[in-house]
Amino acid sequence: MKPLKSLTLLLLCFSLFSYGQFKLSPLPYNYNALEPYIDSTTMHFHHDFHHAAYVNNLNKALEKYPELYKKDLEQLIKNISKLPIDIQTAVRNNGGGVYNHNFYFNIMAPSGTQPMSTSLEKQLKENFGSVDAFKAQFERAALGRFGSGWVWLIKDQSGKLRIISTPNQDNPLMENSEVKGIPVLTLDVWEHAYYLKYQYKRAAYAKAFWNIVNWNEVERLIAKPPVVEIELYY
Ligand code: MN3
Repeated sequence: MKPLKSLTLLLLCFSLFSYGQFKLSPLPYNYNALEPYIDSTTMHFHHDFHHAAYVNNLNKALEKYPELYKKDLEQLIKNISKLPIDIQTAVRNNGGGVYNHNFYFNIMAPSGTQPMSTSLEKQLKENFGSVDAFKAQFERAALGRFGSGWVWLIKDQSGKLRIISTPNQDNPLMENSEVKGIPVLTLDVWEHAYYLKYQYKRAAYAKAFWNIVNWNEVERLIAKPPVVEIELYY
């Protein structure tokens, strides 16, 4: 075999078996599946470039500590203060970016395919007064987030549903989150998530979001028993 060919083969094997690095998850639907609420071009840029960059940068940050590639992403971002100090910021920004985008893409579905059940409706009523009041509060949080960040519906330690927002790529699982809880719904309010279609109209994007929420998944996450916390290493 020619040296160049062997080298290519070697590189291919290396990238295929690169010690369990974090991978870019494919979208659970087609790029155009959320049209007209989120356009296919936005989905392409958002998933293939923005999300992919967080995955690459997380892997790069962990290069010096390859044993961390084996950790569960959720455990990593829940325990940032226990990580080596030189990678804490990179894991917060990029590990958060990977987790948040996986969550966001998975909590959406083509319009009308995952409608809200009456039991979820009841839970939202109990927590927020009405479904409309819940949506209005969520939209206000989306508009109120200055700069880039995320809006979340979370289940807090007492089991109550609450709406919060986090800056940058932070999320409610992180130690530094003002309010902590289990995420059950999120909206990405970074401009890259909506600017091509909605320009400065973040409110219109937040309103359109209600058409493409995967309510079955939201309900499943609310019902899920809390994960037993594992004390971390390092
Ligand atoms: Mn984004």
